[in-house]
Amino acid sequence: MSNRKDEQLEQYRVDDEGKKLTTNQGLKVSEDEFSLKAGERGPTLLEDFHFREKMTHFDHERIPERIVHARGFAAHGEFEVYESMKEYTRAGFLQDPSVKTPVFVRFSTVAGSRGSAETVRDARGFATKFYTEEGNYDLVGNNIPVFFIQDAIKFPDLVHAVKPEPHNEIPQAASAHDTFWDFVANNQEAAHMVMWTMSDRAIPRSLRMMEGFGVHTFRFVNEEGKARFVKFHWKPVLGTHSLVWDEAQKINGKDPDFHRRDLYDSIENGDYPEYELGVQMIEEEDEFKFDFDLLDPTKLWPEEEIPVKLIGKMTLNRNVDNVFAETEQVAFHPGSVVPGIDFSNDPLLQGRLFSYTDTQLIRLGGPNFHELPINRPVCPFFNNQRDGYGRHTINRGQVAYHKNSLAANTPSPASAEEGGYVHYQERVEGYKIRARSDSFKDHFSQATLFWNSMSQPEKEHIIEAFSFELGKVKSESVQQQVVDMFANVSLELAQGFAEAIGVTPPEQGGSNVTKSSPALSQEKTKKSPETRKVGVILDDGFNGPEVSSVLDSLKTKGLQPEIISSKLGKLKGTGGIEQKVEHTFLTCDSVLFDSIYAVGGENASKRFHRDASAFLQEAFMHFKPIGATHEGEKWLEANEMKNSPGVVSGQNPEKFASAFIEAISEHRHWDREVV
Ligand code: HDE
Repeated sequence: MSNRKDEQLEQYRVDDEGKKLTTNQGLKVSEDEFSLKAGERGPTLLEDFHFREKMTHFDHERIPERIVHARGFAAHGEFEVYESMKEYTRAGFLQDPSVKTPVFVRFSTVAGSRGSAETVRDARGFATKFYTEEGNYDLVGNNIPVFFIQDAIKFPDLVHAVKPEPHNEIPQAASAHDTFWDFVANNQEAAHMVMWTMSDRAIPRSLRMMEGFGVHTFRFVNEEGKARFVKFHWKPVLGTHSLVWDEAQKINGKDPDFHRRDLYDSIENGDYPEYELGVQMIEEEDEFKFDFDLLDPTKLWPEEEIPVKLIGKMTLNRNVDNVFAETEQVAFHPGSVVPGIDFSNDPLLQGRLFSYTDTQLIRLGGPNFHELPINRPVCPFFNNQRDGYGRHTINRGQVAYHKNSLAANTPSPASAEEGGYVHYQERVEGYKIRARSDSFKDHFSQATLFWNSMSQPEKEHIIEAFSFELGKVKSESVQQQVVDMFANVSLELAQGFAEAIGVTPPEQGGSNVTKSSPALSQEKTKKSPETRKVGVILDDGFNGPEVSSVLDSLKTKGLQPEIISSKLGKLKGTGGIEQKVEHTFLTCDSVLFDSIYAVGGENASKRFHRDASAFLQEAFMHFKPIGATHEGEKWLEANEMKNSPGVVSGQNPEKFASAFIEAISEHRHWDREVV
């Protein structure tokens, strides 16, 4: 796969295999293990330029991590529009279905540091850079369609509250602590997003299986200058799926790189993650027809009222070559737009338009970060900006100002017809005031809409999440304030977790909102077995032909079986069939698989039985599909799991495989009784 961005990056790639070691000045180095000393046992000499250069570079290797979204992982890909969007926007990359626009996507958690674990309870960043022929367009979104606050001026407060507490720097990458919940109780506009972060959405199974949202209302503007309000969505082709909380916490210990490994491996395997781009549009004249303000970022547009039109598809098909050069140095900015895409007056968006350049100045060390290979547009750029740290471009010529006569008044602005960006001419009038519109003051209706839209298991997960988070809060006053606050969303919810954390359950309150939006539930999301990981518990003496047949069926359907046993090496089955062991009980864990296929062998040891049973119990407790044959069936019986929903057994390999695959497609079996 090659595209304009890839070709551009190629000139910066360096392969040093087989090369001689040099200094940064290109001087060949004759010795790299011993510093230059005055005598074999003497002091190191200042003269040792090689030592000084090597050590100085090392000393300066680190840059500040992002203040938020520090932990991230990225990939390259392409975007294609399904049909011309000319009617709605003049954006060049949305006109021609035969054009593939290179993209770079960085996914992230929000609160944790750069080295933190990945399956924490948090929103996920979903930032896409489209390298279009009209310049870079950045869609810097999250996997949750609303935000905690309504005005950017509160962002530092929100982030200070959720980050580790300053006196002891605890807890890492977690909202389950006093300051976050104190913020929530005292800034009640957070109610709606908190419902999302307490839901399964905040613990995605995979970055490949989560939605993305632009959050703010933007504008599409067409060639005639007609504008419409627009919200952006990414819909994962594999559907939206989550982990369960106990599993997510255990994964953080067993594999803190779980999400990046999953994304990296999928791309290496050719299972390219795909997301469809969707838009919701509202005519300008309908701005005031809704029971929420379109400018309020704590509100979503229910899909049943304003349908999502799927307009294109993004495929991620290449891993980065170097995480620092690409993933770490990429600089996103919601203000990087192209003609045909414009802003709204959402006060959160307006503040972001300032923050993103500002943060790159400290993070990337100066104003020339746009010249870093990953950030360069694929189209040429010309202006009168000059100098600054790390300038690469060698601007020729005498003139670095506009207007001028010496360079025929170039570089000169382009008219709209020539592709010049013209801001949408929205009429604005008002007094300068620090205030918030009354239309932003309903903090609870959509929080209730979200609650009403959940299936029963999803509701239970939300109550459990609140119980966990508030259970970690030490201040009883904060606990009580949060309970009282969420009584405005749902009495069932507030009473549910009040009881769990031992504070006074609310007696009054509740909401009279009865509306729901089925699209918000993950219950009916797309279900497919593709790319699901199946841990296969196997030992010597397994039924060779039967296991081979089941494994073939799984692979044919795009699943990924991986053999687990008590030691690495090869296992011998009947019929002279061998299977290579990929993991041992020690090197992997039940929580790292979507499903377990338990077979065993002939004479497994007691230890083997114990380890295999533990894997099955854990998978069962996490509602995962389980397939068991031979000794596996005995483990089922011993653990009272037989005949439970999503548990498949049987000796006919074809029948077994097809029932098992169907169970895996379901993702989780919530109707299972887990005690
Ligand atoms: Fe960000 N945000 N943000 N944010 N944000 C940053 O920029 C900020 C907000 C989002 O993978 C920072 O380069 C303010 C909403 C993503 O590199 C910083 C406000 C949404 C990423 C910043 C918000 C986002 C960031 C930190 C409130 C979803 C990671 C490092 C007004 C629509 C991008 C950086 C990447 C990163 C500021 C709120 C998404 C400090 C002031 C809402 C995905 O500039």
